[in-house]
Amino acid sequence: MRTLISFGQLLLVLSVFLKQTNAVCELSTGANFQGGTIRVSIEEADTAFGPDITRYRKFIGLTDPQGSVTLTIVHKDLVVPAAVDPSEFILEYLTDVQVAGGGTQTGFFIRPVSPIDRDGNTFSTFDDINILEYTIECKSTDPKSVQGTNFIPIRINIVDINDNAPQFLPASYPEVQILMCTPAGTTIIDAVSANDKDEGLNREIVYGIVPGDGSPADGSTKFSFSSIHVGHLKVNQALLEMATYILNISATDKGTPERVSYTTMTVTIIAGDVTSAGCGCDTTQPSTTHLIATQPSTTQQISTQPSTTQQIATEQATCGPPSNSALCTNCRSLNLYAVVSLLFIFSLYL
Ligand SMILES: *[C@@H]1O[C@H](CO)[C@@H](O)[C@H](O)[C@H]1NC(C)=O
Ligand SMILES: [Ca+2]
Ligand SMILES: [Ca+2]
Ligand SMILES: [Ca+2]
Repeated sequence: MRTLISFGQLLLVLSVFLKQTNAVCELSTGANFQGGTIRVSIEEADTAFGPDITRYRKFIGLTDPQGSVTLTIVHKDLVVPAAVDPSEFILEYLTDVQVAGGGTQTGFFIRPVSPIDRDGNTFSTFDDINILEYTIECKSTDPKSVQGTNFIPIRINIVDINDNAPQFLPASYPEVQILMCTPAGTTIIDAVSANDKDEGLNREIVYGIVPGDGSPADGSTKFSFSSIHVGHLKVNQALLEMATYILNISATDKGTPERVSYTTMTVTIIAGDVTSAGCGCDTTQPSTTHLIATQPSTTQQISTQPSTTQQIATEQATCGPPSNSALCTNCRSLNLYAVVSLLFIFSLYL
């Protein structure tokens, strides 16, 4: 009996001792709290929060009884420059509120006061806000508390949403001129380019040509991109007619849902350096000499200056006998030249 009593007294002493050594703000165990750091993910929002608050309000794993502690976010030396002031976050004690993924939780939660825009103003990733790191100061409200204050690092991962459509750079393209008979597979412009301010798949871009209406100016089947990921536009088939084609070019990101932008491009087929040898061409071999001006230009003319980026083909693909001489302007102008010369000679006799 005496032994039992002393055992009970021992338990009492032990429980009092344990209560006294309980530090404030001890993290509950869980996947969020590795290495003594609170880790939460908060979704970015463009200008307003979405209806699902559990995307922005996160349980931080502290379950000290309500009123027993006060929490404050304080700065620490940041690995990533924090573009968001810690006072932009609210720490609050909530009872039985819904958490992401279902279920409810009681304890301290963190949420931003206003939406956080993860995407910086530029296409560079340097101005993006992906991770914010602060320290939470946890103070006991009991002045007699032995372990009155605790500091806990918190790492907030800002989750990207697909709130930006790709943007073409430049926004519009000058007219592209290519020589008649330019062989199938020839790249005619290698600088179609779009960029996106989001992250990951939300910034990955696929290029395409929107199917046209089938009118004579519809160039959607005449050209294509060598690869959907690269803005190199090529000729699908040798074009034997002088014509002007309009292309509606799309840049689509891989977000869910995806976002898409469009730009138009005009491609004009011009008579090239065709001589009396004729307009017939060997159209079976892609040519490497038909790269056309790819830089924005105020005059929509072919550059006559030799340049690595602004080069117009001066070499015609191997030309055979005329396949359709009616389409050959140079042949016509040669004929015109002959007529004018004859008239001139004739006038000398008058
Ligand atoms: C390009 O195609 C898209 C999708 O069909 C369309 O909304 C847009 O108006 C087109 N742009 C032009 C200039 O035709
Ligand atoms: Ca950016
Ligand atoms: Ca975004
Ligand atoms: Ca995007």
